[in-house]
Amino acid sequence: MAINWYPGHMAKTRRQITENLKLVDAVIEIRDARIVKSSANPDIEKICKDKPRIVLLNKFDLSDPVVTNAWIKKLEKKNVRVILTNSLLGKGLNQIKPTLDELFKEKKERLKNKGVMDLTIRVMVVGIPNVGKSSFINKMAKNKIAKVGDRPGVTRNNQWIKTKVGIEMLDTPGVLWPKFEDEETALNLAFTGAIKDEIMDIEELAYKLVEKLTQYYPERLKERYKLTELSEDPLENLDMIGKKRGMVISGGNIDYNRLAVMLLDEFRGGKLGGISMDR
Ligand SMILES: Nc1nc2c(ncn2[C@@H]2O[C@H](COP(=O)(O)OP(=O)(O)OP(=O)(O)O)[C@@H](O)[C@H]2O)c(=O)[nH]1
Ligand SMILES: [Mg+2]
Repeated sequence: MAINWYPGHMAKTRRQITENLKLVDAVIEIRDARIVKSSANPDIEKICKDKPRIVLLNKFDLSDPVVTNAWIKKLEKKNVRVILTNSLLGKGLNQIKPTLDELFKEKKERLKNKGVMDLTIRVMVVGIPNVGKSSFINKMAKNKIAKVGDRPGVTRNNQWIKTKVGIEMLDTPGVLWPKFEDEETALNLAFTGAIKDEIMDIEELAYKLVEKLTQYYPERLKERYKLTELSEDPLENLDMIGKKRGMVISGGNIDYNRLAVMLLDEFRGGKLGGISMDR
């Protein structure tokens, strides 16, 4: 499945990130806990290499805890500062301020000696589309300032938002990269909603989703859709799910479009339980 997505505004955003970097003390990179590897934009790592960086694994409520913990260990081994967050409920957000304070301890000391008591830390929040950047900032600010939505491309422009704890946060539009490394990365981004459904063949996407779930989470698939057995052929599983859900049209055929919408919706909404697509 070919997904190659690089609209003009994203190229612009990339340039903007480079520009914005000059205005901030640190970078908070938000990734999706379900796809820790696929949601890591290689550009961001390169562009931001000279700034202190904190990586948030957001939406951890939707991820598989066992897999997520393995990722945390792996990242920590590489000296990456990782915080697990749920920006809907505000979980993990109490670790942000102490982590930044620790990163800027020396700088604060130095300024204090010069008589500057109140140091505001400026942070740029970056990440792929729809990962929860604006939700995170709103929760930090305890105010619904930034626009939030359950589809990619909601934030169109940069916006500075003040929190009450001496941190100013720059909300940015989500960025994807010109060529996805491989099909798996592209699919993971599509499954979790970082790529607009409108530009994809969602029936094929749903097929790929069932294929991957059959491989990684067969029991969950069986349980959710009340299937006694799974086939090795994802198409057969897709058909069984369609029949169970009564998505049959005239002639006994399955309404694959409706089925695809339902499957993607339920997956994204966490109806199959905590799931991780990157191992
Ligand atoms: N389950 C869950 N949903 C979340 C979490 N954080 C954000 N969301 C939801 O994810 C969707 C996207 O949130 P946004 O804050 O708009 O994401 P964004 O990264 O700013 O997106 P763009 O501006 O489009 O790049 C919304 O429906 C949020 O309610 C989380 O931790 N868990
Ligand atoms: Mg946003």
